[in-house]
Amino acid sequence: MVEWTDKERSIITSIFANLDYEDIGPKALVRCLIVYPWTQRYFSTFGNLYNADAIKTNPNVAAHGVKVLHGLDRAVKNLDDIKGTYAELSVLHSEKLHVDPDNFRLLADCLTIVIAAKLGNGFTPETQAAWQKFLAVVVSALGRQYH
Ligand code: HEG
Repeated sequence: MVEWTDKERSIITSIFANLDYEDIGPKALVRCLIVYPWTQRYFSTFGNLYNADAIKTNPNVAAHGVKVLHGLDRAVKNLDDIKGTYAELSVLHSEKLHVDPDNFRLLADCLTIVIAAKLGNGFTPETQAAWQKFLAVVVSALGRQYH
């Protein structure tokens, strides 16, 4: 089981407490779809993803970015059982959506870049360490039901 120090818990909780979901969620997913264009294949029902501008202004992409962040919310509230919390979501991504689990890491990296840009100097090495540990646990939990 993953152990969290009080400091890590407080860093992760405070990042989420101050997060503008409507800003950060869409930006992270937009970046993922533009930087790693093969991730677009899972969103064929979302309409026009033809170029970067289309992706940036696509309302379905924006809404899904917010949804993903709310998904992460659940991990923050259940830091001591992220695997259990994501069991169902992992099955969904694996068996129904057929999302290649490598993509979880790519989206996580995009989210880190967007948050780092937002926090600026506040994104200290200690903050990055706790944040990336959190995302690594999330990525592992989401990939857990794949076989
Ligand atoms: Mg996934 C649905 C969370 C990465 C593709 N994703 C969802 C849902 C959540 C979620 C909460 C809604 C589930 C439901 O309706 O019950 N996704 C989530 C997280 C992460 C992630 C927390 C990783 C940080 N997702 C991810 C990646 C891809 C992807 C990397 C593809 C590249 N997700 C995906 C698709 C759907 C969801 C295609 C269904 C979207 C729809 O049809 O509305």
